[in-house]
Amino acid sequence: MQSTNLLSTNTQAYIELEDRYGAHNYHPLPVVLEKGEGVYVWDVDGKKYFDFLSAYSAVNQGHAHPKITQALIEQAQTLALTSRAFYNNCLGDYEKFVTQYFGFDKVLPTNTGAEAVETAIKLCRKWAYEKKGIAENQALIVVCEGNFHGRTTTIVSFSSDPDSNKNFGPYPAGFISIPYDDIDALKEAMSQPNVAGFLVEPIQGEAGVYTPSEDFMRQARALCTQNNALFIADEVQTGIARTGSLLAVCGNCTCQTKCERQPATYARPDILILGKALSGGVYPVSAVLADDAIMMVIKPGQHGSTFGGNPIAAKVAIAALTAIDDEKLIQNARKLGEIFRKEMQRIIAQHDLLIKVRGKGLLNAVVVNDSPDSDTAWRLCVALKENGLLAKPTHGNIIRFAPPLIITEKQLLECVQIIETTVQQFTK
Ligand code: IF1
Repeated sequence: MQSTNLLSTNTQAYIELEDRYGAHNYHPLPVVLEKGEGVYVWDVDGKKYFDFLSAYSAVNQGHAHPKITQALIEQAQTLALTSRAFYNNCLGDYEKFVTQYFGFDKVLPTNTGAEAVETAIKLCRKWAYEKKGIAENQALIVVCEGNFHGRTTTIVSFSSDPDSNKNFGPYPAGFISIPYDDIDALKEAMSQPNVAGFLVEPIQGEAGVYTPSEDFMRQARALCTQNNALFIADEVQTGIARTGSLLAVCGNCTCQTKCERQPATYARPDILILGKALSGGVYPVSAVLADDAIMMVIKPGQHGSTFGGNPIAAKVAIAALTAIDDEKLIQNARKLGEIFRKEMQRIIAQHDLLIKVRGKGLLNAVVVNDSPDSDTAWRLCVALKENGLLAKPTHGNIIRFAPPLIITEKQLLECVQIIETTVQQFTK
C-alpha cells in the first residue's frame, strides 16, 4: 500500500521498531516526528511539515505553546498527583475557571475523551432513574449512525463502523441509533418510553466531517426539552474554537463572553463533553460539564479515576483555555476557515481529483474522486507529506484538514499552494 523504499534508513528503523514491539492497532503515515513548534512539526531527518491534523484537533493552540508547556513544567516540579482522596490547591481554581468559561454549574474532571463520554452516559442514566423516574435498567440513550465517541466496550457497542465493534461483543443494551441529521427520526425515537438522552457530535469528525443542516442541533435541543431527555453534546473534537465558535453547538456566535450570552444560535447542551484541546495536547485532560440538577446525582464513591482532576491537568487546562481567548483563536479559525474552503473550491473547480470540500472553521475535509475502497486518498496524503504537509485520510476517500488554530493567513495560503501543487503533480 505504501512505498517505504523512499524512506530514509533512520525513518525505517523507527517504523520497524514500532512494528516489531507495538500492537498493530494503527496504520500511521510513514513519517517519524521528533519535534513540534506552532503549526510545524519536524521528522527525524530534520524535514519540516505543516501539521494539518493537529493530533485530531488536540493541538488547537499549536505545538509547544510556551505558556501551556510552562504551566505543565512548573506544576510537574511542584505537585503532579494527589488522587482525589485528598484535596489539592489547583483543582478548585480550575473547576471555577472552566465552569465559568463554558457557563455550567459543575465540572467532573476526567482524562480522555472516551472516559468523559462514559462519564456522560453514566450521569445521564443515573439522572434518568433518580430524577426522571425511569424504571431500573430501562433507560435508553439515542445515538447517531456514523458516530465516533471513543473506544471503550460500551462506546463501540453503538458504533456503526465494523472496524470499531466487530468481535468486541457482547454489547451492552440501552442505545438506539438513528441516522445523523434526521430530525424526524429523532422525533420518532424520542416518542418511545424510557428515553434518557440524546448523545451527538455537532459535526461528525470520523465519518468525514459531516456538518448537519443549520438547524439540526437547535431542533434536537428543543426535542430533548419537550421529552424531558438530556441533550448531550460530544465536543471532544469540535469544541474549543476548532469550528470558529467556542463550541460547535454555539452556531454562529463569536462571543468572547462564552456561553453566558446565550445567542439565538446556541443549542445549549445539558451535558457537555470536552477533551483534546482542553489541554492544548500536552497532557490528557477531558471534562464533563452540567448544571447541579444533573451533576449532583453523582455522590461520593459513585464515579471517579486516579488521575482525573490532577494538579498538572488543572494548571494546563487553565493555560490552554486562556490561550484561546488571548490569541483570538475562535475568530482566527472562523476567518481562515472561510478562506480555506474558498481556496479549496477553486482547486476543486480546476481538477477532477477532488470532488468537494465541507466543514466549519478549521475543521474541514475534501472528498477525493474515487471509491472509499481505493487507496487514492492515502497516496495523496503520502504525496502531501513529501511536499511538506501532513494530513490523514478518513473513511477511505476523505482527507481531513485541521491545522492548529494559531495558523496565520500567510501560512494557510502557503499550505493551499502545497495542496494545489500536489494535486497538479498527482496522477491516480
Ligand atoms: C483514535 C477519529 C478524530 C472523538 C469524539 C470522543 C473521542 C474522540 C468526537 C474519544 C476521539 C479520535 C481518537 C483517535 C482518532 C480520533 C478521531 F478519526 F476517529 F474521528 F479525532 F477525528 N469523542 N477521536 O473524536 O477521545 O478517548 O481518544 O481521547 O485513534 O481512536 P479519546
